[in-house]
Amino acid sequence: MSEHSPVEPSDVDEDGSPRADDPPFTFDDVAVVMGTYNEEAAIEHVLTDIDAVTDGRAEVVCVDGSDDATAEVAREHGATVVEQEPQGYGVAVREAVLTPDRPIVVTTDCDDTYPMEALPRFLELVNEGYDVVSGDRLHNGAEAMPAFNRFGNHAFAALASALMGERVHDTTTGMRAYRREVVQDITWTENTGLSAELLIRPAMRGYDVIETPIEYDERRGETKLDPIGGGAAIGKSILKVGLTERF
Ligand SMILES: Nc1nc2c(ncn2[C@@H]2O[C@H](COP(=O)(O)OP(=O)(O)OP(=O)(O)O)[C@@H](O)[C@H]2O)c(=O)[nH]1
Ligand SMILES: [Mg+2]
Repeated sequence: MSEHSPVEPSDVDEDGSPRADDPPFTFDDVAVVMGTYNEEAAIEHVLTDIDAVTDGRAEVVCVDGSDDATAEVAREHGATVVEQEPQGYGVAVREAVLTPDRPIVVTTDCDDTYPMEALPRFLELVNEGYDVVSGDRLHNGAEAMPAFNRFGNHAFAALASALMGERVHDTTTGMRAYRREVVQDITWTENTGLSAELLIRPAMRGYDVIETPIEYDERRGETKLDPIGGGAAIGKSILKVGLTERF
């Protein structure tokens, strides 16, 4: 896990001043980003939670393909809205992770399933030196997740672990924190499987990756994932990305 050197923080710039892109980071250094596709039922809750937990200091970026009021609500809450024709999860989330200038990028879904209360812990782990902090929903059982999806997610983690040569527990989680360099330096190729790719490539290139247990709530609004077609696409992505990183 060490061919590619992880982000190496240095305490000071050439002129001796503390570097803006080095830890310790605060929420002023964090952007929370998401794809949003007709998430009118959830967006208010998600953005209110982010504001409350980060004291309004995190930047929020929504890459939006909605034809409901999602974008309007996002703007009312001060989020940056990037408009994009709906082309799938990964197309939106790739744009979302590449948009902010802040040194830490956190992904989430706009469906109120992920616990924004865990943001301080994610930030703390980045400040401890991790390049990627990945929220593991399965550790605590993920009872709010449909059983079929839960089974699939365990299977994806087993497949990814075999290809990676190290145990990972939740490859398809939508909540992670990344040092900006990680998302900028890797070329992303997957769409529905982007979430798995965002874990597998950094881990296999030697970045410091840690999983941390998170709670997982029932979704507000309708799913945008087709469990069968989407599941097949994710399985293919894991195989392709795992094999290309290995060989
Ligand atoms: N802009 C954009 N956002 C999308 C698109 N597809 C999905 N999203 C968003 O990506 C996030 C993940 O989609 P979800 O429907 O939650 O997919 P999932 O988490 O696999 O499925 P659930 O378990 O039902 O939540 C949500 O915030 C969606 O609104 C798309 O084509 N365009
Ligand atoms: Mg979701």
